[in-house]
Amino acid sequence: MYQHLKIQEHGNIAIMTISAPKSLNALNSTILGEIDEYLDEFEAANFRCLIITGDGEKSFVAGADISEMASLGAQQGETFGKKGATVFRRIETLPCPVIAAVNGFALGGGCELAMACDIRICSDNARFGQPEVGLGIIPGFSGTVRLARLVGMGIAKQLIFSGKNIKADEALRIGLVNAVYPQAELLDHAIDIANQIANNAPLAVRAAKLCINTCYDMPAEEAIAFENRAFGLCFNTSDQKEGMKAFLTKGKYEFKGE
Ligand code: CO8
Repeated sequence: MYQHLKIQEHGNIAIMTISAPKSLNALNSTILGEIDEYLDEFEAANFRCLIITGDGEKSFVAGADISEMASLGAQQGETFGKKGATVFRRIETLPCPVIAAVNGFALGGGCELAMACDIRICSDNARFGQPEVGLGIIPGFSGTVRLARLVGMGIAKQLIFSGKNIKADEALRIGLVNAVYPQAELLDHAIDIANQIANNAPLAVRAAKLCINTCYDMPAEEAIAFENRAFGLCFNTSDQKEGMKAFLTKGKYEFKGE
């Protein structure tokens, strides 16, 4: 169905594996289009968590496809950048959480894809970096925006200006990833986290994601008011009623997303 995506769907969670083995899963326009298309399907099916990973044991995504970019002019470069940035923003603002299981190289657009996800974990062979200035360009899929927000301006500037790659333990130290696992265990850990998320009240998880994303850049007073409204709306859901009743009666309740 998809040329470059392998999709696995288990219960309430889905795994999207980017697969372009000849270029270490580099992102070209076709792959970006396929990701966008799958996100339509994913949203319509009401899953509770998405995992994104790369095919093989060497690379998550080795960047945007350099062979597609090599001959672009300024206008075409801007259009290509916008295409990637739009898909990545869609991932970031997807109603439910997205986990990046970074199984190797996450360079350029690959690091930017991981940063658009809510949670990043990686294998011990992972390498992160924004090598674009070594190719005469800058991070164009929102890397200058998200890296500084995730790891702070000083470290982001050093990584982007130097173009230097960092190993998994350094990515952990600077807070770019939440945890590092042996390659063979990475996906199982991602699935565990996804299941923990999927077992919680889906509307509450979505509201929490919306609050964290929306409130991050707001002045504190506005942010607190935004969270307060979202908190109040949780009490309109039957999951809140049934979830609290189950707690108080020591019963069991499976959240329905209602
Ligand atoms: N694009 C296209 N092909 C790639 C890419 C890529 N990003 N990365 C690897 N490949 C290809 C190689 O060309 C090679 O192909 P072939 O076998 O035909 O020669 C194949 O994948 C295997 O790669 P290597 O032989 O180089 O494997 P190594 O193990 O020696 O090295 C590396 C692995 C270190 C990952 C190396 O391939 C590398 O440095 N790749 C490029 C990494 C990079 O610079 N990424 C950033 C690209 S720029 C970017 O992402 C900008 C995003 C914003 C775009 C904005 C739009 C304007």
